[in-house]
Amino acid sequence: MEVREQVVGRKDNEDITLYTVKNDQGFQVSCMNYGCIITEMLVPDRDGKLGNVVLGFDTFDEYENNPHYFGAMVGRFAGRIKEGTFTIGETVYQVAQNSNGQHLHGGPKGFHSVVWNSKVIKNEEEAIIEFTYFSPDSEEGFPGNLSMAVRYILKNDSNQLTISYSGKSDKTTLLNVTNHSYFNLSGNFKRTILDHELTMNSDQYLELDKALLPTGTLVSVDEDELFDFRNGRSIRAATTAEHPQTELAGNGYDHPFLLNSGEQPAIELADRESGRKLRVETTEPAVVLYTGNGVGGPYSIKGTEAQDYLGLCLETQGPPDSVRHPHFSSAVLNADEEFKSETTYSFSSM
Ligand code: FUC
Repeated sequence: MEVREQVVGRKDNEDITLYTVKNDQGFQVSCMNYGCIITEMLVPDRDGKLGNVVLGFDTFDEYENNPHYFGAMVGRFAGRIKEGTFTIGETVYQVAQNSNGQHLHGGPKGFHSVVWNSKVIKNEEEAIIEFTYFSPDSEEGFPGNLSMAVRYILKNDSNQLTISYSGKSDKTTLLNVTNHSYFNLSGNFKRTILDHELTMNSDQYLELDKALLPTGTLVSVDEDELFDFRNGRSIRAATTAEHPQTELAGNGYDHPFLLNSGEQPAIELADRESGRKLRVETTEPAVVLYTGNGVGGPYSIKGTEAQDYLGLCLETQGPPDSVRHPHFSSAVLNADEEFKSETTYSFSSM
């Protein structure tokens, strides 16, 4: 395993370090201690040719304005909370309202936009980039002093990235985290993701309202073909469908899908043209599928003009706004209890 470190910028009086980890097969992941952002992932196609499969910028400066959360670690709360308010026990909390009056992705100073401590742990078989962050009580309005650790783990013998998250708070709080990478398996964004084939072990998705908040209704995909990914389907049909749910999401998906418990890999994504395939296994109960409906330009991503559907996010997490819906799995983390979550991304070719 090879690990390279390079200082690429400075923020909040700290060096920003870019880590590049490469295994013997050429599989390579780059990430930095700013927002634990994954900036690049090089994966072989069916002919062994390496290509970058995630949206990301070339320079640190570009990440200082990263409205689409390219590659970022998201928390303390992934997704939306209605009007940024919730109640735990008797206490009402108000957190940042940074998206049309709703809370989104931890607020402006969420995990994606702070500098983390970082270190490399390495042996023959694997290399780990470990990020830690102490989020003080009331940061962005959330209760509790929270200690977080995020580990990016690469193995020498497989093209696999495991992200493991852990956290502990001294007060009962909410915690719901994810990684916001936009995958595009064509390699160096040669094509959009519209013809990628997505398979998900999900029998139900969460209906959204116009503010993109869950209404509380669980829809069975048996009754809604456009949302039935159990036998694989492409994204393209959703962009022109006259379906109220895909229309309100900006002509695509921006929806939480509940993952069937015990069915792993929960998700598979394939690009037939390049032959690249991604399998996702997770301990999380849901995934937000966001098809990049609003990532279009004018701006460029590593020299490619940004356009809608240039990447898709598979945000493994707990359901958004779960505090308002007791039948959703809960994001409440009790004081002094350990939070743990793990998602593994495995690449292969076909
Ligand atoms: C996803 C979506 C949001 C937002 C953000 C950048 O997580 O759920 O709607 O556009 O990404």
